[in-house]
Amino acid sequence: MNPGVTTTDTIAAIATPVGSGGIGVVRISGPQALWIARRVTRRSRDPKPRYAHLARVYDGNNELIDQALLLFMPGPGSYTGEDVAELSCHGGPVALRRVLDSILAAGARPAGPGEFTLRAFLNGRLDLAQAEAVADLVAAPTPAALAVAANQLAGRLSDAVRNMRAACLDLLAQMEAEVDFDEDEVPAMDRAVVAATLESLDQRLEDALASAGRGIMQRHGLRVALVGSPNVGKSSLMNALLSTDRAIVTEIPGTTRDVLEESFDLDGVPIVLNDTAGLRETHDPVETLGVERSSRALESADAVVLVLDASRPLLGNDETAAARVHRAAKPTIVTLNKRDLPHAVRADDVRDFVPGAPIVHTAAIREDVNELRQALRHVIGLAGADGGLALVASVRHQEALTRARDELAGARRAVADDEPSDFVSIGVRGAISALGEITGESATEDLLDVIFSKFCIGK
Ligand SMILES: Nc1nc2c(ncn2[C@@H]2O[C@H](COP(=O)(O)OP(=O)(O)OP(=O)(O)O)[C@@H](O)[C@H]2O)c(=O)[nH]1
Ligand SMILES: [Mg+2]
Repeated sequence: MNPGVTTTDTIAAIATPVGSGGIGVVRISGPQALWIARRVTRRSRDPKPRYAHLARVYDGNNELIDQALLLFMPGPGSYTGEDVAELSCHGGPVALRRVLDSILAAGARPAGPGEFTLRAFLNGRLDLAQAEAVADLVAAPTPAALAVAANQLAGRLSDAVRNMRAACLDLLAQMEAEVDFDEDEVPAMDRAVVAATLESLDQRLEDALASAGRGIMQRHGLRVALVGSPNVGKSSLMNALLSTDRAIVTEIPGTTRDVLEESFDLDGVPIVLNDTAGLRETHDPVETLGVERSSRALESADAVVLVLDASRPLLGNDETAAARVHRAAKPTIVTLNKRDLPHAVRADDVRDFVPGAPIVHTAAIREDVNELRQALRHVIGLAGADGGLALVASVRHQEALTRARDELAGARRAVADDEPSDFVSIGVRGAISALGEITGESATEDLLDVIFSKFCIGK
């Protein structure tokens, strides 16, 4: 699809959420927007662009529906790049529905999900990564997710991708000139220069990709399972992290039978906690089902907290739980809970449980969970040298960048093997295409469908 495509029909939708509110906005975009806005407000003259005009809104039978503010934004300098009219009405669902019906009766068509933003993309007002950021901004569950989306909308990722793509295009143009013309017209490119350019591009791609894991977590959050043998304090830790009495805590081993799920916000990143049933061999049918669910929670978690009771010697159940967590091979934090009691277990005793995993101390009963919070920050990448907001925050962008890197690796091999320029070009062309999928230059219609169908109507 080419940016700059002109659309012929005019679309309309309620742009504010369903329900009652102080104000509700109905948006119209397309060549008929001005005419339709004048029609439903019975205005005899064009509204002045970008000025708020008090207007009455009528239905097709001349019946008054509402009083509204009419705002007209002519294309191409509008959100969609087309003529846009917005009516800020009283925000009742019936009033808004009737205003929309009147607009549809005057000739507009109901907008599909994300269709305003799709038009903005097709008309070159936003690139694809920015259009995706619009949906992310609306859906952002936490401040960190919002900040990532706001940066993407401002073009931080797009600029980086476009610069890399421009460098590839430049290289390709030079190589094609070399193939198309005689040697005496265009001097053959210095292979060392080509190799250096490819290497610098590879480094830029690696840097962008290095932030992807962290960015995806900042955007979607992290699912963390609290796992361990019975009675070690998993539910107490959940409550301490949430600062509520969400989970039932008793001194009876086997209290938690089902997986509990609750979210909290860690420095702006959504963390979904799963408290699980203690892992042990049992003949109780209810507890057996609970233990099976614990295993599933462990499998679907992004990270695991292995909880141990530091106040009593380690038991076989602890070792079995540790072995399962180790096998799951996920980012893991080992916590020695009940630090308020005399110690029977030290960090060195459990160092081999999950090799490399950080070991922290907590006393859930006193809400002393700061070390655990800090360890979680490290897992998310909010702490440490590479902290801060990530450039890449979506799996789609991560995949496209990975493809671009692999294509360029092919080009680098061709240079190293002294292959002719056309072989080098193949990889460079592949990278150009992969990078263009992020910003939209090489996006297919199917891809656009997938992306925009996730939007809400009216956006
Ligand atoms: N002293 C002390 N007791 C704790 C601490 N954390 C939990 N407990 C106690 O340990 C017992 C078990 O706590 P729970 O949070 O129910 O343990 P659990 O791991 O969820 O147990 P199950 O659900 O049976 O697997 C309760 O009596 C808690 O009050 C702690 O940090 N210090
Ligand atoms: Mg429990």
